[in-house]
Amino acid sequence: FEYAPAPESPAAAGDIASSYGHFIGGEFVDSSGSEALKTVNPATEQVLAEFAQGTDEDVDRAVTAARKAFADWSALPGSERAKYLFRIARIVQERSRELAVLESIDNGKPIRETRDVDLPLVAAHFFYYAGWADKLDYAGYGANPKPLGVAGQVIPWNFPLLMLAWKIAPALATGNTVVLKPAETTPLTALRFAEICRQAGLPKGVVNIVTGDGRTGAALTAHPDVNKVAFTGSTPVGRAIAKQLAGTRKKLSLELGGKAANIVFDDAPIDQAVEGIVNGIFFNQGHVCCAGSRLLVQESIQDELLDALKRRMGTLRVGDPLDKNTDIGAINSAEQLARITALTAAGEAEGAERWSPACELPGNGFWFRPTLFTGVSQAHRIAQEEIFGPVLSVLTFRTPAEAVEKANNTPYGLSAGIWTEKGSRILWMANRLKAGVVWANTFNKFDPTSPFGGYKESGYGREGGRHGLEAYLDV
Ligand code: TXE
Repeated sequence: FEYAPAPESPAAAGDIASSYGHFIGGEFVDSSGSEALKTVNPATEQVLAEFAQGTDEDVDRAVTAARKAFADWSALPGSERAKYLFRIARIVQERSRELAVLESIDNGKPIRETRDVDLPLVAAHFFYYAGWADKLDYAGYGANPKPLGVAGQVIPWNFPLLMLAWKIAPALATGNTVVLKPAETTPLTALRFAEICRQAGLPKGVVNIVTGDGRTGAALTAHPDVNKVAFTGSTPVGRAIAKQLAGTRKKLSLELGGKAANIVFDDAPIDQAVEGIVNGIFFNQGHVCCAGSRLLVQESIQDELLDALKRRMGTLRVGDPLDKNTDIGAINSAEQLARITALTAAGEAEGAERWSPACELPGNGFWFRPTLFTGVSQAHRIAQEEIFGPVLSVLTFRTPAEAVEKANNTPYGLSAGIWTEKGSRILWMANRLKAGVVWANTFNKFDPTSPFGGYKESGYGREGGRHGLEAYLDV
């Protein structure tokens, strides 16, 4: 197969100070409305591009295009759909440098992470679900499970391209067509992905991208011809979508917030645990739904562990996302910085003790120092609410049973981590933790073969693995 040359879309020539419309029916089109939003580089506050605020009419046009494409796409043999997904995966690999840079300047995350984590995982998800497209009979849903139809997908800003891959790859593999709305602070890689769909020769209308803020998201999830809604974002918006969809026959999956406990026992290898704690909360500036935002440390090793952790935090480099040595990049938006600032102020007001290493922050842009709170009680807001920033709340425990009780004592249940040399203890704990993912002696380990999703207010439905197919199939 010869790939089509990369098309000259509005910003393909490297001029990112551009204006974008939507991607509907295989074409880049103007919005029916005149409202435009701006996306800024959060490390410099420089405007990167203007993009359209999708109207109800735009959403309707995109859903109509997706509906039209559904008949042929769902009738293709799985092996044919797989070819397109494999092509997309390969083009993502070929263009991964360009995509990584674009993601880092639009989102603020360090290039080392976009290059080594986000982009490889994006390709891996397309490869993985390409492999399922012709094997759906073996997924455990009986012969010829049917696609649902048009999927309306709304994604957040913390992993723009990776969340797109989590949503689009399984939907396409199972024969659905898609209208996706990226977050309003990070639309650029989704629009670049639209180019990749064209480059891969994906039939028109199979993937449609409509940009805009929550109004556009609500128009998409409410559209009567959408059969399936997949949402990743905040718990309040997830709840609002669930209400909006009650009484309709739309299938819904929600991936919402978290407040994970990273639990360290006294027999854990301290240096390894410190690396896991740092990765757990400072990866992606802590803008991670499964971030290890609560450290539960066994009382007997508290001093030793916190000393080592503070030393390690002192080596973290905060700054330019495009510098390969940067560990912590920019906070994604002024709004998110304000949320983090307010919650950390509440932590101090409620009596917890705040500590950060001395580090210089750049002048422009949105920045937050890596921050540690000790003396945290379970009732404190910083022990209950998702901060979604580089802020760790430390609590202590004496027994495994107490660790389980404290770990489970939040409204959320997305993930947890356990650090111990004892295998039997890992199993004992994992069976009692109310978390969709439990990591042992590691953290933030993602893999397309593993299902991911929450208990309680972290949402329902699973993405990834064989289970991720189920969200897009009628059995
Ligand atoms: O989320 P929103 P925000 C948490 C995190 C963060 C907080 C707020 O704690 O501090 O949420 O972030 C679209 N109908 N998470 O305000 O508003 C919106 O345009 C349909 C955790 O960014 O939920 C965007 O595309 N869609 C989380 C997406 O929803 C609507 C990731 C997410 O935005 C909508 C992000 C509506 N009524 C934030 N309103 C995670 N689980 O990883 C907004 N949107």
